[in-house]
Amino acid sequence: MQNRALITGITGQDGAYLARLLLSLGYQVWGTHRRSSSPNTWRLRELGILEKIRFIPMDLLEYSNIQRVIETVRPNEVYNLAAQSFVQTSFEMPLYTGDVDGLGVTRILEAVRTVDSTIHFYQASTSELFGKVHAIPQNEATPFHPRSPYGVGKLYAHWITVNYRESYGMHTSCGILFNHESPLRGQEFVTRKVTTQLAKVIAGKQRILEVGNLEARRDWGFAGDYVDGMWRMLQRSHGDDFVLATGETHSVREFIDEASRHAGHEIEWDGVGALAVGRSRKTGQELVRVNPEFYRPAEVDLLIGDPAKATQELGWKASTRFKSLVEMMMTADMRRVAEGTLEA
Ligand code: NAP
Ligand code: F7E
Repeated sequence: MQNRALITGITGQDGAYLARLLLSLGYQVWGTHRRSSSPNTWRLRELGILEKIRFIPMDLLEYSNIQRVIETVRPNEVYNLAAQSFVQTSFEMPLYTGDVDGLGVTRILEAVRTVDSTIHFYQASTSELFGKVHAIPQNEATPFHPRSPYGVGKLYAHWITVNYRESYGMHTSCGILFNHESPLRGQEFVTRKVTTQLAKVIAGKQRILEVGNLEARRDWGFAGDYVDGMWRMLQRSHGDDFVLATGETHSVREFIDEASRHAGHEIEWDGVGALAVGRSRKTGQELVRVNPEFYRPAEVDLLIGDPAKATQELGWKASTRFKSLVEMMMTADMRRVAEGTLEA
């Protein structure tokens, strides 16, 4: 019988790449979407798979709706990617974020347990659980210390997923994924903010790029690689938790340097902290400056993951390195800016 997957959050970055992967593996793919005044399907359209998805309305805040969705679709695998995923917003909306990202996961787990407890379940855990890191690099045994309402909500979600595995013997897995990016990333996240806005600045369509903390360091990989790890977790005989990461870390400043280099401009930095400004060595034009408005009440300074367990037990490895990732994103956004096809 054909495998059937339900992806919550299919309209997001990871949902789109995961749907493409599962379709290529012969799955029937169902995706949940929220009601909105205009559909958010540009990523699925860009990957050329929009017509192949079966959509079903679902919101993580509504238990009865979630249970009906599971009863209707009867999936073999559920991938819970839906979340309020922007850390900055979680400081403004801590209750909403906790409800969707934390309790929302219990709602799905309860629905799965009620309808068919043999369903394999994937939870999108995150390197934000490590927050103020207790070890370098971070692996599955590193203690958690989240630094935002987003991280705290995801901590609850992580442990409730482990708890359903231990309490009811369910096949549940948490992927502790480090930052993963792509040309389909939302424009509010720093990588895509840099590639879209720098492309506009260089094309003369925006005056300057403003960012927050230049020194924050992240382990940035390519989303297309990471969804393959999610799938591998659900193909095993039992559920477990895995870190997916590249094992390399770079600062926001380095990301900006690499992106502008790809667009033909070496950056010369002047000033420190909130006074930092980056100019093109070639033209002297100010391309980027710091605006403290983008600082966070509590910062995650450094993330670098150790994916050894995933490599050994899942045969998974991040194949796209930092430089190729930045080039891929910058190339896509320079083309979109030139063609006027950037998503709204
Ligand atoms: P994303 O692009 O922000 O997508 C989030 C998805 O969740 C969207 O489809 C969104 O729907 C949906 N959603 C939000 N609130 C919902 C609700 N109340 N009910 C139902 N659906 C809701 O996120 P992503 O980057 O693909 O990340 C996927 C998952 O992995 C998230 O859980 C995120 O927290 C986690 N994660 C991401 C990373 C990363 O670096 N990307 C790393 C670790 C973990 P709309 O389109 O309607 O907004
Ligand atoms: O910030 C700094 C910012 O918003 C990265 C989500 O997918 O990955 C993501 O969370 C860093 C932070 O991602 C700006 O302070 C500087 O230190 O791109 P981000 P994030 O917070 O790491 C994790 C793994 C998830 O699970 C989340 O769902 O960059 N930064 N200047 C900035 N960040 C933004 N957004 N904008 C700036 O102007």
